[in-house]
Amino acid sequence: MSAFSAIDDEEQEIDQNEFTPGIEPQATWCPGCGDFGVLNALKQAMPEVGRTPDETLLVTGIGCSGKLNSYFDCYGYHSLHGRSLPIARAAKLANPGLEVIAAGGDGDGYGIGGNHFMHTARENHDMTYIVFNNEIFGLTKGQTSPTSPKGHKSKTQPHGSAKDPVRPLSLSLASGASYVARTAAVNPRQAKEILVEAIEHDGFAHVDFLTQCPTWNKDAGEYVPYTDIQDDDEFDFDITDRREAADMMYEAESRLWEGEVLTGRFYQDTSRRTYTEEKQKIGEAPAEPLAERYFDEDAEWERSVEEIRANHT
Ligand SMILES: Cc1ncc(C[n+]2csc(CCOP(=O)(O)OP(=O)(O)O)c2C)c(N)n1
Ligand code: SF4
Ligand SMILES: [Mg+2]
Repeated sequence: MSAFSAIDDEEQEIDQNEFTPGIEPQATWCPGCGDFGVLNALKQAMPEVGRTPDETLLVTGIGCSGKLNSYFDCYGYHSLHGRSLPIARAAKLANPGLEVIAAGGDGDGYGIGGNHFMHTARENHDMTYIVFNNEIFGLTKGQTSPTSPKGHKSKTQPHGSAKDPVRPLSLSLASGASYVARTAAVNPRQAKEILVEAIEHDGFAHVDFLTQCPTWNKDAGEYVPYTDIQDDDEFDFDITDRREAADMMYEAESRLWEGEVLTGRFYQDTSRRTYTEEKQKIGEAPAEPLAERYFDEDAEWERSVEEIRANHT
């Protein structure tokens, strides 16, 4: 099988253990950390989607969440804080056959990488973005993050945060994401199902994944009890209707601040073209994956590295 088997369509038997590294590094997440829930859900989702490790790229940011790369065996890129999305976008554009998954924390994605989040959603890049939302900076020992509730006390906000938190679902919808869901590490069945849907969705799929941090965020508890909005008659809305989805997201975000956890699918639009499709439509995406040209000695480059260097001296 070639290095870019992502562009083959062969059916294969896939097992979740294929995503476990051969020499398994010891997970350094704290006992009870919600990050284990993301890893387990992802390992279960991939065989169901039918993608093999060599058809998959996982790009992570920096944080406890960023360690996902070490424990999930596929192509990987442990990037800079807040910068997983631009790297994931470039990889998808160069090799559209790859299954691209980006992942990182709430500080990473909604704070320092917020600009990339907004524009990747707007452009509808075909990828899955999993945000481990523990409502604090975990790796750097519990500072207030963009999703920390108002009044949340931490070392950086000893008198309690004076800020209203970011509304990640609403922000995602307003920016242009075509699939938006929220799940929780304490709900493994739903988490796996939502990741399968998100990965299979053609376009930018954003999953806000509630991951409890028992070490630094006692406020978040275990995110239990939780309600699955698709299973509760109180929440009768159409996930394909933008306005109804927006109302439902606002409700779920407000209730989370009051300690009530609403999870499920909030929005899906299957009618939008992905960014790659938009580029193909205007003739700006190459017919063959750009990534393959590196292995094709006869490929003629429109702009060579030498030419670019010469123009900059
Ligand atoms: C540019 C930059 N700024 C700051 C840091 C320090 N830093 C590392 S992880 C982190 C916060 C992580 O929080 P979050 O993204 O929520 O991930 P978590 O650890 O909670 O999973 C910060 C501020 C860094 N590595 N790079
Ligand atoms: S500090 Fe929090 S987020 Fe980081 S590994 Fe420990 S429990 Fe998980
Ligand atoms: Mg965090």
